[in-house]
Amino acid sequence: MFQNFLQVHAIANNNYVAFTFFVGTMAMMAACVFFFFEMSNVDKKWRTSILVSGLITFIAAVHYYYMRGYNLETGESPVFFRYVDWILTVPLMCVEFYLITKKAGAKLNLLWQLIFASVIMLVTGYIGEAIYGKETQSWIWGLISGLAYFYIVYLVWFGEVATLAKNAGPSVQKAVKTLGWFVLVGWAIYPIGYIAGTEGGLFGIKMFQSLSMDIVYNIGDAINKIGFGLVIYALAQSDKSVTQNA
Ligand SMILES: *C/C=C(C)/C=C/C=C(C)/C=C/C1=C(C)CCCC1(C)C
Repeated sequence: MFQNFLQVHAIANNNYVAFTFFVGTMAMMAACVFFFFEMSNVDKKWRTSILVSGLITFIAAVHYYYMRGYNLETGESPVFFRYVDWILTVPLMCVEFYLITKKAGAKLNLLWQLIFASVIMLVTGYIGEAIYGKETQSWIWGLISGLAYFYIVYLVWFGEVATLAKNAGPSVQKAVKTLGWFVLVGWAIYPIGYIAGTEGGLFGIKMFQSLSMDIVYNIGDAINKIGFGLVIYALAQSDKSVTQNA
């Protein structure tokens, strides 16, 4: 009890890492409730997309709850839970691209390409961070992971996703463009955290000695998971008003 009080106290005063885990948990929970409830307020054809947004934030909320506790009790970075969360949620974000371009003819093959690239990105990232994170060679794993990341960026900006979005009408095209910015800029937060925070991140050099990667990742997750869902929610809303006016 007293121990617990001290921990909570530590959050309030100076433990920024614990604080962002705490706020992250709340934000993911709130977003998740929002998306689940709003499912009934959108056109039927968008329901699955909103459901997936709810699942992404639900999975993240559960992981954040665990990561918050793990970090408070051990004072360490919950690298394993972090990557378990990502390996579930990032492929679901790929599913979102597939779902909103499906009516324009997206094939399952595209979905698998996106999922495959994201799994390569995360597995090599995990090896670099959890196994070689304290060694100079962590940059090699970061580089392989980065190549898979750029492949996803390519697909969304210039590849099949972009082509399909063009044929799917202006509202889908606009949403895919915005999601593309999330992938290009929002997702770039993670490799920047990795470069700055692992021992050999920048071709064998560690940039910041005391940077907490958890703070960087927690901010990235809040922006990307909740923001992604809101873009799709806005798409569903705008499309609804079009049909109602017609
Ligand atoms: C909700 C979680 C998301 C959107 C996580 C995305 C994670 C990445 C885009 C991570 C990328 C990485 C690299 C491109 C290189 C270094 C290793 C990673 C895994 C941090």
